[in-house]
Amino acid sequence: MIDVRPEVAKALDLGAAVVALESTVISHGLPSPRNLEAAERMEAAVREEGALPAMVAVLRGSVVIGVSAEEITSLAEGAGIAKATTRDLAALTASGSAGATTVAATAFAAGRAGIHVMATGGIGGVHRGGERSMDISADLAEIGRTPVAVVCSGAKAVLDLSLTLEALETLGVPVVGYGTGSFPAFYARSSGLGLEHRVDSPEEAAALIARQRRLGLPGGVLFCNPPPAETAMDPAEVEALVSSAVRAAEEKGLRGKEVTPFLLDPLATESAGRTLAVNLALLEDNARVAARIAASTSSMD
Ligand code: PSU
Ligand code: MN
Repeated sequence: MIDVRPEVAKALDLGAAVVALESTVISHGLPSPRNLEAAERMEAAVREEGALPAMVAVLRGSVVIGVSAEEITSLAEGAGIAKATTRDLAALTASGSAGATTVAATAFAAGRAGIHVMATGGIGGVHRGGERSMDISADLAEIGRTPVAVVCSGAKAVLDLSLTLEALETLGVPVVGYGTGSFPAFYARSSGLGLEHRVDSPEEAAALIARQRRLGLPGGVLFCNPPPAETAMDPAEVEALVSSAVRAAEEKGLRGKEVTPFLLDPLATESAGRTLAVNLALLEDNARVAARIAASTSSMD
């Protein structure tokens, strides 16, 4: 039921570098046609670094690892594609429905296939008011129990970043700055929240992953790579945009997994497309960093 496509299986057999990519950001996190552009830029960046991209999605009854270019196009069209997190995998494969995998579901599938590194934009986390609503992404628990390193630019901008860091600590997830000492705020390079651990190269990142394994720790490592400086936004501006979008979602009474897609739209409109430009740039850069870490990891094996 986990369909590792031949090119990916071969690379894994040879011990070559493979980077898993999530597909929810393509189907549900970005508007068309920028979503397809994002997928193409991520895959190209991974290949430029000499690694193989393996986007994950649920298709025709299997969790596919390494979807084809045509399948990526259909995921980007988005019609009838469910948002698939860990709890949805059994039901979606049983019904044969298509699903785009979140960070949680992607990490789970990657871990099962023996892929050690994945890339995304921002992970899910604890929503604002999450201490009452319990809207806490399954991404956090999955990273805590699945041995896959996740390269991201922190958590989605719409979340409570401070509560998200607390939840990650509870789950035993190492949160490591990649070339930074602070937790990025997705569209902005820093949230002002400090991180206790940092690495400054793919080799240091790979060494940390190896140590996590050797200690017998079960989960992944969260590497936080700030968005590229050329496109990053000012933290105060991001905060103003996000709080007004969050208020609009509350007024509509949205809950659960509908919240994120609803919030991302007004951010792009209100910022005249700048949030989208940052989002694409950081997705590409995270894919590149993940490929470098995967290459270092595979040369250590
Ligand atoms: N960050 C974004 N856009 C997204 C996501 C994250 O900027 O679309 C997706 C990722 O796939 C992440 C998921 O795993 O949202 C988390 O959703 P939830 O909060 O419903 O668990
Ligand atoms: Mn959620």
